[in-house]
Amino acid sequence: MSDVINHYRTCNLCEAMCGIEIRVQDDQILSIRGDSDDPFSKGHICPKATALKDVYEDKNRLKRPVKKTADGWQEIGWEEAFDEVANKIKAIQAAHGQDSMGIYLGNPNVHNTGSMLVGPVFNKALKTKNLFSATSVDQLPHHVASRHMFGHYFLIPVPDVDRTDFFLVMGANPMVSNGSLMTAGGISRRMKAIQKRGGKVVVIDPRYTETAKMADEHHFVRPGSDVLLLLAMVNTILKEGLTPMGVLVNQIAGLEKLDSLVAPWTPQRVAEHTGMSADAIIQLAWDFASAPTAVAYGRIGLSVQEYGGLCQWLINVLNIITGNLDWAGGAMFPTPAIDMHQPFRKGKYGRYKSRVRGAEESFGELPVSVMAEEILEPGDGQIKGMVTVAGNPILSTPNSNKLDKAFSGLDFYVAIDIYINETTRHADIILPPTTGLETEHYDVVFHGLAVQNSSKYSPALFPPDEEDDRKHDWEIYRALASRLRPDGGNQNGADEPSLKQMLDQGLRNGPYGQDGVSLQHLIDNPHGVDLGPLQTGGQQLWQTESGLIEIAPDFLTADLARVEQNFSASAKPAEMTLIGRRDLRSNNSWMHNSERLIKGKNRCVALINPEDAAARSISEGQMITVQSRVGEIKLPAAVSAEMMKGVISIPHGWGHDLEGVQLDIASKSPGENFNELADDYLLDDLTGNAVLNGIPVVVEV
Ligand SMILES: Nc1nc2c(c(=O)[nH]1)N[C@H]1C(S)=C(S)[C@@H](COP(=O)(O)OP(=O)(O)OC[C@H]3O[C@@H](n4cnc5c(=O)[nH]c(N)nc54)[C@H](O)[C@@H]3O)O[C@H]1N2
Ligand SMILES: Nc1nc2c(c(=O)[nH]1)N[C@H]1C(S)=C(S)[C@@H](COP(=O)(O)OP(=O)(O)OC[C@H]3O[C@@H](n4cnc5c(=O)[nH]c(N)nc54)[C@H](O)[C@@H]3O)O[C@H]1N2
Ligand code: SF4
Ligand SMILES: [Mo]
Repeated sequence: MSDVINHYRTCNLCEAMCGIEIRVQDDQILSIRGDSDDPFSKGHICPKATALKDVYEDKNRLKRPVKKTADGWQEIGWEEAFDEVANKIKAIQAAHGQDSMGIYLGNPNVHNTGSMLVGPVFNKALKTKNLFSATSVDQLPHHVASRHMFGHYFLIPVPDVDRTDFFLVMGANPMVSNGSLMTAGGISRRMKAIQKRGGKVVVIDPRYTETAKMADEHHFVRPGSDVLLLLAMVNTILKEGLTPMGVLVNQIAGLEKLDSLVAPWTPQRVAEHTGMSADAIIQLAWDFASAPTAVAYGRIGLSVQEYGGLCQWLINVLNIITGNLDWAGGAMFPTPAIDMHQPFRKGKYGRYKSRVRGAEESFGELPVSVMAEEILEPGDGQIKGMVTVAGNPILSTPNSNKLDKAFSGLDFYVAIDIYINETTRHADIILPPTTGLETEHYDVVFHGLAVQNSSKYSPALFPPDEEDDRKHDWEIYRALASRLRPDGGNQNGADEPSLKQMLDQGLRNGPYGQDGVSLQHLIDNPHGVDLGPLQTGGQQLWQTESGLIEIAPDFLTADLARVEQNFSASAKPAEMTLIGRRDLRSNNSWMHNSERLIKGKNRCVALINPEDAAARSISEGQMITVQSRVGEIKLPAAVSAEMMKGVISIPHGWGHDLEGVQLDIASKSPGENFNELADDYLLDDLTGNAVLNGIPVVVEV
């Protein structure tokens, strides 16, 4: 037996960037624990990190390329697979045009160093307008608000939770999600610290969530009505003159427009629609504005809804007018060791539209809600072939049944993925990369969204060796890109820089490069390096044309007309609306094949308020039918006063019982697919983001 080795790395399953310690002996994982010496996460860990072992050892995980044949899936060699994929793509594009290939980039891409650094090379070689990603079922409204207010779509402010006195959490459940667009390993510790220093945590959510339970105050809000609540808060703060803007005042353009924009939206007018009393709204506005420091934060509950763009605009407005932007204890901009604002451009938009519905492009992609119709609708420019990378859109994006049908009719589909799941089962070829512990890791994205500046590099624990035939995502990207280039270029990207070289260069050119933060420095400090609290950046941050923060850009505020129109139409509200939720032991659609995560009681249940249940004679555990415009699912009810009246909550990422899925453990407890109910025609018009919260449904036994 060889010695036990302690391996230190960052868990890359979610955004929290927790440091973990893995004890290994003879290639066997003995334990996975939180790394208490990690200066960022300080020992925090959640149950998913221990499942990294399960993913590594999973018998269902693919290790070699597979091709679908009349006799089922057959393993083929990498070179043969690359050649065949490239030839098929070239043939489709030659026959039907560049845009006849589509690509969907899923969530784990942003947690994969190689994909972030090399992926764009492949997208460029594919050269299609039909590029989709998880962004438009997630954070697109944040990007749109940032682009128009701060001038760059990646200038996303994060809550300075470690110094704030008042944390207003809207449509987020960090106690379960561990934080999003707020990388904060150990967020529960950080939120409890707010309370310990005399501050407050206030939660606005149609469900009395795990975060609401630890908070000082919780208010139910009607799904999709946050825009009204935020308008009324801004209205109150402006009217009462509670606007200590501090040094920011010289950095804002458009302030004079704000008063009249919010004037119609008094607390009294919006009270009934939001479900909060006018007094409660006014009190909340006062508390927020009068706290020494305060920060408003809105996540999935706010961005994945009908007015996602306006909500993120108003969250920024609230922070700005109370002097809490770019200021300690407010919403701040991290200074990551690899500067993400240089490689990414400011963000172009509106350059082209989708073929069928005319949905606008943003930042190089189209809303994923149009993907199914672009595949199904015949005509010039129809998508004939697809690539998915680290995505499972049939469980993750709206109108799953339609998308399932679309994928089953493609001429060619290649998936770069580790499993044969609900989406990839339609593939002709699957190219399985290494994942998790097999890859070296540097969080290129999430250091830039973190509540504390730090830097950490993790070497691969089980790197591919000479004989075995494993390939990294970035190697697959390069191999395909080189074959797609017209000159046939540089097969397998042999002369391209390694990830290590790219990272080292990024670090040396970054803001701490001169202070010695290089790749070698990080290798010498395996727990990571603390680079201190977030810093005020001042006017040099703003990349708008005016050089100022645009507080009321027409691009965003024009959408207020839609709010007024829908409000005045005062259509009878739906009897029940559907919202989503996450579970601590679940990770979007792909980690249910771990016994340790999936065991125990069924978590794919519909939470419903006791009064709503009684009105429909629904009892605990009973099977109910939930029906929307586009679909219907049946699942057990869980009657709970956690739910606001009129609102039902179902988690997404389930529904593993489709034919052909090869997930032995997940298939034993498959759950139901939320996104069969999500409507591909319900979008936030301003941003193109899908509406996955606040879907009108009928609920019956
Ligand atoms: N109703 C509803 N739907 C939602 C949401 C919601 O709140 N409600 N949330 C949305 C959000 S925020 C997101 S981010 C999306 C996520 O949805 P997707 O972007 O589809 O991502 P996942 O469901 O996480 O699926 C990840 C896929 O990547 C594969 N994979 C895992 N690791 C690797 C790797 O290292 N390399 C490669 N190549 N593949 C890998 C997995 O096998 C799986 O197929 O879902 C969205 N869908
Ligand atoms: N354990 C676990 N952690 C995860 C994930 C996971 O699947 N599992 N996914 C990761 C990903 S990809 C992301 S993007 C993040 C998301 O991180 P969060 O946004 O924190 O995640 P959710 O738990 O979806 O929280 C959304 C909250 O919004 C509420 N909500 C729904 N509709 C409305 C509304 O109209 N108004 C208001 N005010 N609230 C509403 C819901 O009840 C829910 O509590 O989580 C990440 N972390
Ligand atoms: S919270 Fe996220 S980063 Fe931390 S251990 Fe869990 S999955 Fe990993
Ligand atoms: Mo996400």
